Amino acid sequence: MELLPTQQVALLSLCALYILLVPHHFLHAEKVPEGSCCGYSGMPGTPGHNGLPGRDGNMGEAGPKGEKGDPGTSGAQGLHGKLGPAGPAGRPGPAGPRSMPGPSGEKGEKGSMGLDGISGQKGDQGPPGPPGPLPAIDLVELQSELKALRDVLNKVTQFTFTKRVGTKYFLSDKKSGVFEQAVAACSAVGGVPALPKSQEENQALIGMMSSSEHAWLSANDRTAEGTFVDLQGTTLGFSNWKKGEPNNHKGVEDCTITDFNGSWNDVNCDLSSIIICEI
Ligand SMILES: [Ca+2]
Ligand SMILES: [Ca+2]
Repeated sequence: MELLPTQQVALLSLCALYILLVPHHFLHAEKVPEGSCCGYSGMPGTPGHNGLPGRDGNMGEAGPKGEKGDPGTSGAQGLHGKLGPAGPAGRPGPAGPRSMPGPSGEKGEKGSMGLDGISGQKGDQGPPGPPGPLPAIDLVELQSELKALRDVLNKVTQFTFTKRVGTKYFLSDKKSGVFEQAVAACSAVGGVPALPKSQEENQALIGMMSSSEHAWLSANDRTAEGTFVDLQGTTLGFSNWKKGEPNNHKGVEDCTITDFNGSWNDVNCDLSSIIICEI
């Protein structure tokens, strides 16, 4: 159908009015096909009431770290801590000031006056008092010691040659014999063949001998070959063996002699040697 010019003008005017007055209507209206025009629209309705508030939105992402705040005020002072361990002792301090002298003592009583009215002088020293009781003496022990000394004196005076070293006496008549005879002769005076226990005694012993003599000693290994003991079986505490001795030569040397130089040697017990006893 073809419109008249007047009709076309009226239609265009309506369309322009519609566009100007209700533009928002077009936001939700379907697009008018190109080449055609809208139809007659109704009048805009009254605005609706405001809706209810929407629900709270979701929590957003954490924001960037804020700047460091100002330092807070100091807190109250805490309680005292536990007492620590004692420290090392300090050096002595300087001497303190000298104190004032103490008060004087009370005055003593006045002494009695002499007959002539003059103070008496100090008297002479009196005679010594009677002797006090004697210390207790063990008479039995004293008598025993006297008897021992008398016995030693009797023995010593029986021999021609004597030598004292410490509490020991070497006694000899320079008689010769085998070892068993030496043991018997010395036993008769309560002694044994000589046996030095130290270098001092060894030197004292040879001081009784001439350069050609050798004398019996108590040392022997008759019980156990190679183990030299005294007559009581006690292992020697001192010895002065000659170099290479004891060698038990030919397997028959179980007794001991000392030469003039004080050097010891194991020999046959049946050898003849001078007898020197010790008590
Ligand atoms: Ca031997
Ligand atoms: Ca020998």
